[in-house]
Amino acid sequence: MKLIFATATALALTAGLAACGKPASKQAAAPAPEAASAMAASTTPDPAAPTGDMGKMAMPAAAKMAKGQGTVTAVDTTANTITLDHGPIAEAGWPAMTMGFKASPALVAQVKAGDKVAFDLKLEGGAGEITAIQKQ
Ligand SMILES: [Cu+2]
Repeated sequence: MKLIFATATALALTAGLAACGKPASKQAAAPAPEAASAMAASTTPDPAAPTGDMGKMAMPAAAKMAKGQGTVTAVDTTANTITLDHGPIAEAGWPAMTMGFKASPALVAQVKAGDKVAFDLKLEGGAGEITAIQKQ
């Protein structure tokens, strides 16, 4: 009787341990690869996406540079504007037209009506400011 009882207890303990051990090791083994692959999936594209998007989006959001050519039709040294009959400016989506641009007093002083010029524009909020101008 003692032997049988001992064996039964040993079997029950073994079965109990096996029953506890199996689900425990299954649960531990199953989420581990999922968590590892989820981490791998989120860490692999995440650093690439923000850097790539932000690198492209930061520029247009702040200001865009454009180059153009045209003829000065008027210079206003009081308002600090240069009016240009300019060719199309692809960066701004503008056709050829005559329009006034803000410019620093130093740039306004460099040109006069009738000058053919090449110029750099800083485009911001639909408006353009001349940042550089050279007579052609
Ligand atoms: Cu224009």
